[in-house]
Amino acid sequence: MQVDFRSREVTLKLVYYGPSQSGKSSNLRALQDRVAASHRPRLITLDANDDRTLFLDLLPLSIELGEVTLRINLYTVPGKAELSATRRLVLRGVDGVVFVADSRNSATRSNAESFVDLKQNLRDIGRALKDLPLVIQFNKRDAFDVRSDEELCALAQRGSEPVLRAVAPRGEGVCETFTTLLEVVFARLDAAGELSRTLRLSPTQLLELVSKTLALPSAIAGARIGDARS
Ligand SMILES: Nc1nc2c(ncn2[C@@H]2O[C@H](COP(=O)(O)OP(=O)(O)OP(=O)(O)O)[C@@H](O)[C@H]2O)c(=O)[nH]1
Ligand SMILES: [Mg+2]
Repeated sequence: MQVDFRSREVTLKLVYYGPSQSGKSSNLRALQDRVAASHRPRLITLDANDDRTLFLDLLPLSIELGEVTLRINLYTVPGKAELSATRRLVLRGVDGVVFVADSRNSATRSNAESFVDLKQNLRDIGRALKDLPLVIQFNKRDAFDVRSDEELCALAQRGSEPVLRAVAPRGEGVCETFTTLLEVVFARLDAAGELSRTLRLSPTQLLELVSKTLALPSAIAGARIGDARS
């Protein structure tokens, strides 16, 4: 979290990470379509000519909270294996990560490799994955030959981080993933005393304000795996 006292701005950096073509950019596009028109930002993208992200995408959200502006900058990294140095650059100063996994059985290995790459890149910039708010999204639930719900459920029960299902181009699970990450990030900042110090809001109040301002659904319905609400 970056706090600029002079301009009264608090900035959060959230990064969508994952293997090549898992649907990271699709998440940002779908989210852009779904936030309230009054708050819809431009999506800044840098693509190669084959639609693959070359450097990053950035969706800069901005919410007025009385005297303070909360900026939530959402980034994607490029998934191509050889672009690890670029991913490391994008991770600098990160406050939370969505790991967008590809649900297809054929992608199990590339998911695992990308997860190792995430851990290594964080380590290289002096951060540890276990100390970072993390949400895992299993995207492409509509594809043929995907890992079963039972398998994802077992996976969700093994770890402590939230796991969600998604079909990003249709927007399914996209807002839920974003608000779930916000929930974890706000809880973490609150525990560190940062929220009360800078925004004077509880995590619940802040999440409600952000969801309402951006017109995002506040209830996580159906997308979260292994959750009583799903
Ligand atoms: N069927 C299906 N296709 C998807 C889904 N999500 C993304 N795609 C498709 O997969 C391709 C890659 O999607 P992107 O969002 O560009 O993936 P990315 O992770 O940003 O890819 P890189 O930037 O190259 O790492 C596109 O053709 C998408 O339309 C999904 O949930 N279901
Ligand atoms: Mg991309």
